[in-house]
Amino acid sequence: MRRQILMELCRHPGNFVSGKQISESLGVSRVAVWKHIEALKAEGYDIQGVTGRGYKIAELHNIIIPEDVEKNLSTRIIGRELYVFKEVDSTNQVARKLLRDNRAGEGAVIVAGRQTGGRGRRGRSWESPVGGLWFSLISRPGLALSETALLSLVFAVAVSRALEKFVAQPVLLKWPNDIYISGKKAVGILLEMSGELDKAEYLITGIGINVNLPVSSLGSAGELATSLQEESGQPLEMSRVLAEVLNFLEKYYLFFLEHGFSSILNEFKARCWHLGQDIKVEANNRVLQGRNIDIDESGSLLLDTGDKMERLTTGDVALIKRGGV
Ligand code: BT5
Repeated sequence: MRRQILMELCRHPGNFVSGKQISESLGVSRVAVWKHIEALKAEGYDIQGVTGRGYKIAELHNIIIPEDVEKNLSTRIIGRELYVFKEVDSTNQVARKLLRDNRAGEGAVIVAGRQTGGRGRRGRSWESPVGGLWFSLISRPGLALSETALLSLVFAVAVSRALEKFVAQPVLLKWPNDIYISGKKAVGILLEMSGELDKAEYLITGIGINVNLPVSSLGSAGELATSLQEESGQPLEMSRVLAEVLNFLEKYYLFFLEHGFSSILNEFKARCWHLGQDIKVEANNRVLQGRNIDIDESGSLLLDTGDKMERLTTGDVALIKRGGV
């Protein structure tokens, strides 16, 4: 019922809806409406109540409404099981807990309005205030760990394709799976898997997309970051962005399982802004410099250092600027 009341308010963003109207359309008492509204406020929803006028919700575009996501979803598996939270520590953490309790199936998606302990790769943190799309996808592709790891690149291509629908600027990739717009980071992806070498038991893909937030809300990380709103000049409806991203994730996931990596790799390379460039890569406590001559069928980055060809399976890439690093 709480969710239905929320939806009723969301149908009239910025306008008051009377308690009487809500109680009549949902068939509950006005006292019950009031109690549910109070509970929604306690969950953190920005709802204003004025005697004689009713209730009004603000900040609509930042709210994920499962029914709105579903309306725009064309998937069979991904996102059909959807968990929406106002706030969590990390959606990857919640995903792991759901898996441990045997409560989440293939394609389940966990999304949160904000994260208090958002995680990046290699122990780094991920700023996750209100206005971003922070979610994790659970999958069991049934492949060896090495093949499962390719999904990191596959999903990066999928998310970039989805985001192109919302911004006019090119959406580019940094190996292995960062997404850049106008030279700044708009999306980060974190893959966590578990299982034996020859078969991953499960994969949790955490995806963070800066949608409606001002980069000033990201602290020092904001200097090198951008958001879809900053790029497109307008706030976007979070539920629609999520549905579109999930649609592309499923399309690429199923294509990868059926046809393999080759053609998706070509798409990755076509969008990769440092391919063919002089770069430096920090990996396993080493810093290497050279020309990025390819990304191969195993998803590794090939770096020609002048002395030898390095094949890197992980690392942080930066361009070498003219006249220095
Ligand atoms: C990543 O790590 O790019 C992976 C981020 C994955 C976040 C999602 S959100 C849903 C799910 N739940 C989680 O807890 N995590 C996943 P990495 O390549 O290590 O990048 C981290 C670095 O990016 C930080 O050290 C900052 O410099 C910068 N950064 C932090 N927050 C950012 C943001 N919101 N936008 C752009 N850059 C950010």
